[in-house]
Amino acid sequence: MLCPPFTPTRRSGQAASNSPSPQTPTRAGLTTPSRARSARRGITLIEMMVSITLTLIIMGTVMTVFVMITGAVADNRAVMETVDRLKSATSRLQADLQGRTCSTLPWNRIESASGFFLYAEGPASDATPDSQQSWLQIPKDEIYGDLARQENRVLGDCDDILMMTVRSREAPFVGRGPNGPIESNLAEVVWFVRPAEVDGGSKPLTLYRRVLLIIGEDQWKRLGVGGSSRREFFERYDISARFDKSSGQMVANTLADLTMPENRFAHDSQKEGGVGILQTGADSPMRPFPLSGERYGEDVMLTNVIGFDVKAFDPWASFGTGADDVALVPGDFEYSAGGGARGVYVDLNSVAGGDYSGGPRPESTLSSIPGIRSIYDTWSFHYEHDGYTQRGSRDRGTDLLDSDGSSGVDDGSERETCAPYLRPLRGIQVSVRVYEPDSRQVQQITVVGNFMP
Ligand SMILES: [Ca+2]
Ligand SMILES: [Ca+2]
Ligand SMILES: [Ca+2]
Ligand SMILES: [Ca+2]
Repeated sequence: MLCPPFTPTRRSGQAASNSPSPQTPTRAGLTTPSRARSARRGITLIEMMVSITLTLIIMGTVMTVFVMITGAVADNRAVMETVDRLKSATSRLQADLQGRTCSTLPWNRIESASGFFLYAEGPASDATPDSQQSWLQIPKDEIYGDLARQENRVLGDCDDILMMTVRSREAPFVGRGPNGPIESNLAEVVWFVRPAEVDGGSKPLTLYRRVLLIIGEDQWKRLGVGGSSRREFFERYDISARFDKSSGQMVANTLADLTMPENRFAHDSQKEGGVGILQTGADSPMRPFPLSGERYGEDVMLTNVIGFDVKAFDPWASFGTGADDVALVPGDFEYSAGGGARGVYVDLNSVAGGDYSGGPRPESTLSSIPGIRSIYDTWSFHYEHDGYTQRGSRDRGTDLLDSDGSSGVDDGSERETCAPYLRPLRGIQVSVRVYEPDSRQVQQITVVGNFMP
């Protein structure tokens, strides 16, 4: 018997078509209409605006923090640079004071060939920084405008002048000669402040240090320097020299020449043989200079200066007491001499009861220099034997006679002149104060020169 051939049944075919394929759910899922619609929808306008706003707020915050940090870093850097410049200037000043060639014990004599030391006190003080009597004519309202008005006591005494002869203990001084730089271990050094030349707006002060090399007669001749204009000479050269009235020419200074006030920088005598007087008016080399033209800025030590205050140590002046029992030194705001401890740095001719409480002795003829309150000067004995008459009769203090008929031959009262202060100067204190405009910070460094042997 033959078996019928196998034919697939309808059931089996249905079963095949209905049996679920393992991929079917996935394909069906990808093509679900509701899911496709949500993918195409994206974000709404409101959502977009919210996210943009949030992003802007975050960016703004980050930027603000960034600006604050960079501003603080820039301010810090500016302050650090200011402090560096201040340190550099005050260490130079300290070196000058240590290298001074002259003892501060008047009278000084030509034969000692020891140069000189001079400290001029302008009428401005920490309590009255804008004194209108000052040779500087300090434009208080124009120095940093707001600062001067709002923080009144930030401005300090800044019209004092220091001049001295200095021997360099390290590298020699370098200055400008006729054919380029020249060197010397000796120099006449001058420190002073002038208002900076700024057009409009604030007028900060600038601290200058003029260095004039002391060179020998031989080098002077070899260099071929000279000329008949004092002003041109000091604009051109950094050499200590004086105008010789008899020859009408500039001539070189030695240390011996510089013991005599009339031979120094910014000094002049009104007549041949007259006492040398510090020049502070429009003709003073401190006024038309600072160096200009191609030399502009060569003598600048420090800018943004709001105080350059020299004080003399006075063993007899006393501390004062201010509000809340704060100890005050002479020159401080609201200082009045009290019964406090003695031995304090003072502005010359500013307080009662001390070596420097009065003005310069009248015989020095230094009591009426325009814009200057007082001067300490090592002076020179040459006025007493120079063949000229400064006061009274000529050289009567050294003529080996008892010219005034009292107290013996050539006693002190016979002399024609006198140092402005006869007490030895034991030391000075110089405070240099600067203002950093961006961070509005004030920095001060104080240098002390101890002149005790
Ligand atoms: Ca002063
Ligand atoms: Ca002073
Ligand atoms: Ca004389
Ligand atoms: Ca006498």
